[in-house]
Amino acid sequence: MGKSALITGITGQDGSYLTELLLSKGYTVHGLVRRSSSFNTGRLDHLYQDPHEDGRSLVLHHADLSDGVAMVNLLRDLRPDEVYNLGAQSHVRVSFDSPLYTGDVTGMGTMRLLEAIRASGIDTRIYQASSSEMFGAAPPPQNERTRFHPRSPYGCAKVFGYWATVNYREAYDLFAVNGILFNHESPRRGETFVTRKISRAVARIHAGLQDRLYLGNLEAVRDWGYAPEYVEAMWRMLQHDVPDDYVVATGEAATVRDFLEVAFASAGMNWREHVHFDAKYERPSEVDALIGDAGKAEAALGWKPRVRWAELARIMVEADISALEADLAGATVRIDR
Ligand code: NDP
Ligand code: GDR
Repeated sequence: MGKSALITGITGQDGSYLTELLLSKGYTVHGLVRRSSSFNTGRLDHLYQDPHEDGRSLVLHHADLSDGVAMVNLLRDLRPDEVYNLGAQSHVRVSFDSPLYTGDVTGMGTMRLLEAIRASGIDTRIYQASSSEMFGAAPPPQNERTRFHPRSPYGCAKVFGYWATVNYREAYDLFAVNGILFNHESPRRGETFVTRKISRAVARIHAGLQDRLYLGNLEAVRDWGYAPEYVEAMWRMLQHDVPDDYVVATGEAATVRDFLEVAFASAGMNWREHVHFDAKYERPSEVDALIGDAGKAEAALGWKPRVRWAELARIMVEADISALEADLAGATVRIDR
């Protein structure tokens, strides 16, 4: 029999790519979906399986990381071989507006899940989606030995989740790992993160649907990688002999301004003619520069990045232009790229 996995955050960018990866490896995938007044499963539509059919390999369950009892019930009933905790309030700017909610879901939610595993007494491996935001103000390059200095409520919540994961490994011998992933993007990236905001705007400006794009700090340096490659690293961490923590990054960096330049140029445009500043997109405290050193992941897991930030910018712009063209032509916009 194939393995089974439970993914929190299955409806997000990474959740959808990880689901594809695990299904391709013969897993039965269970996903935690939170209740919403409108459909929130758009990134999974192409993987949908009719609940009335027997032998489904993708099953969705309603639950929320704020509901610890639901976690225990789910884990006890499903007894998955692997758990991937990708669920989070993941937007850094929003975490300044909703700090307690972010702390509860992104930080305490991780502890709830770990405790649910322990309380239900199941034998499982867990991946925690830790973040380069934990490094915050620590100067680059950052690796597993770099001291954390988070600069947002989101970063603080992720530091809590990181140490909770380490603690359950040490206290209960749980196979629990932290993947410290640097920014990773794709055509499925949430529309309010800067890369996708830019690629969507390029497509709309190119089609004559808008003229201006409002952004905040253009000087921030980020190490942007390609999401489908990063979910492969998550899976490899859980297949390793021993549980450990790994940085996943490309090691190459660019500013938001660099990304703008390449994204607009790839559609034959000059960003300076369209981009305007809006202070509301600035953060009360900014993370100036994140550049990861993923040497440990390469040595121990054999993982290496392939797509770098400039190619990524072109992939995202091309995908948004095609999606918009399909939309304008009245066709259904496909997201199974
Ligand atoms: P997304 O924002 O695309 O997805 C977040 C997921 O969490 C969604 O499925 C969302 O559901 C779900 N979620 C939000 N709140 C709750 C809740 N209260 N209970 C259960 N689920 C909830 O994030 P990504 O896919 O980009 O990232 C995946 C994980 O990796 C996140 O934890 C993120 O913080 C972390 N991370 C991401 C990086 C990146 O660059 N992408 C880098 C490092 C870490 P819904 O669809 O309903 O909103
Ligand atoms: P980040 O990603 O904060 O690094 O967190 P985001 O794309 O939101 O910001 C990157 C940089 O761009 C600057 N910026 C803007 N950002 C947004 N969102 N909107 C704007 O208009 C804008 N203008 C400039 C930001 O100030 C920042 O410096 C992401 C998330 O996926 C986290 O969940 C994850 O943990 C980290 O990456 C690693």
